[in-house]
Amino acid sequence: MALSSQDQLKHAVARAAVDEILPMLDRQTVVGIGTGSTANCFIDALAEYRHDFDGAVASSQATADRLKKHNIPVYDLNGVGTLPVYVDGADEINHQLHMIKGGGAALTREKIVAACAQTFICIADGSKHVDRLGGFPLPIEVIPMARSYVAREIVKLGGDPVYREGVVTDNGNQIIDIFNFMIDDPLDMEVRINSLVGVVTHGIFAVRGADILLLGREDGVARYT
Ligand code: ABF
Repeated sequence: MALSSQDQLKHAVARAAVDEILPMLDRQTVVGIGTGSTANCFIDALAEYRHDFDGAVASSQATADRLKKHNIPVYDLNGVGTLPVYVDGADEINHQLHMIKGGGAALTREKIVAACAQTFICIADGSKHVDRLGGFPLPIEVIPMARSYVAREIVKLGGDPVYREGVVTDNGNQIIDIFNFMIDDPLDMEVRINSLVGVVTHGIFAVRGADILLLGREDGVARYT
């Protein structure tokens, strides 16, 4: 079946992710679930199987709220430990399955949940697949008093930082978005930005990239590993 709208592509990859994880589920399984419109499609598709697994860890309050509406129990990550799988969207993903994430400001919790997952499945429509990361502005979550300092350091690295005014993260911090910042070596840049004092997390997910990409294209869902 030819898939046309972006919405159809999101639903198709969400369904494919459910099919991918069904064999992993038993009544004790806790699934890690991300944030965003594609993750929302996944939650809605997974809800049909809510009696086949225990519950979920959510990467944001918005995701927790949506899970609860489906009567899916939501657990604190500290009480769960390792998760067999984490399913989430991305803003960009390259051919090495490195990503830029955090357009929705949930990047810190997303990175923590991803770190605890044995398998990270990224679900995205074809527009997110790029040769080189950086077309999408890179979000950085900062401790509020460090915002200007981090912005000045980012200018030294060649980027154009813009304060995302009015946004407070689930952790009480602020976001700056880095424009005009093409990333040739995501692994190296992830470590370099991590080392700036005042940075809580940023949206390069390369050290812990995705293990599987389910990509929605007009001719169907492509699976990359
Ligand atoms: C999360 O949701 C984020 O890391 C990313 O910013 C966003 C993608 O949203 P959508 O699926 O709505 O494009 O996964």
